[in-house]
Amino acid sequence: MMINEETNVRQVVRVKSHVDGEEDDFGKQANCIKTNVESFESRRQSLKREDSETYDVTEKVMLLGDSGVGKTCLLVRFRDGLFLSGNFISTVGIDFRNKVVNVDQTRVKLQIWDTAGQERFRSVTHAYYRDAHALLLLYDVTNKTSFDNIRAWLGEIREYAQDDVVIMLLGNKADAGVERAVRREEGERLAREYNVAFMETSAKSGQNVDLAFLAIARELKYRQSGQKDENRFNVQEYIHEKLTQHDSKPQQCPPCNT
Ligand SMILES: Nc1nc2c(ncn2[C@@H]2O[C@H](COP(=O)(O)OP(=O)(O)OP(=O)(O)O)[C@@H](O)[C@H]2O)c(=O)[nH]1
Ligand SMILES: [Mg+2]
Repeated sequence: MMINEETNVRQVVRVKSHVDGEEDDFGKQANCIKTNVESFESRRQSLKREDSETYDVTEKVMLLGDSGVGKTCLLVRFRDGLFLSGNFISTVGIDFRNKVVNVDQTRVKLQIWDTAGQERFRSVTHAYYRDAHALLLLYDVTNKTSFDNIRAWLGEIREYAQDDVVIMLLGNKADAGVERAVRREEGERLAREYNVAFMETSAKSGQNVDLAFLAIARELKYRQSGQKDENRFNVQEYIHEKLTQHDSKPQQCPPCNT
């Protein structure tokens, strides 16, 4: 069944209680509501434009992980090629963006759900797990707690998601130097233990961001086309092949000054 994205967009406008005599406050609130309505309208128009893009299949991908690991930044990097630096604005509830990608001759529309990592939104986000075809589970390589919490996230996934959901573990903020607190090998080991695909990404530099989403799109497309088991696409092998191709490219030497 086709889903009308517009019905999925919810705009919550909170109006603080109006106390007698605070006329100015009321004016500000009215302006704030007007701005919210205008931004909602522009979002609606952009969704209409996105929907008019042709595609063959739609796949739902969810971004999960602790607050601050970089889910929203990863999505924005993939969707718009930008990095959101500056003030960290935590996601409230859940939001989504679409992007159509080509997998061989098929146009795959990825509907990517960006969830809030904060504990208080868990009951809201659990409701969406069941519809997801793939889950990108992020931790922050500079934050050991976010890595330690991955086991708990995998427990939630087992409880709320479909049994055959595609899971990829991502160690984000791979651009971090001395701040790194989780080694790549630790991520690899955990992924092997749970039999899920793994790579490190950076929403800041763009490292592996497209690869993560494209590998997921490819896996889902091949699953949907019902390929026989022996020929099945293997997401981890695909990632490994792409990463080694990249590593074996000659490194660019910066121009010498002398
Ligand atoms: N160095 C670096 N910083 C990043 C990267 N990705 C995100 N950040 C920063 O990490 C902070 C949190 O990023 P968000 O994408 O908002 O985190 P989130 O996972 O969406 O957080 P919630 O919405 O609260 O669940 C921001 O200050 C980003 O600028 C990255 O790859 N490298
Ligand atoms: Mg966010």
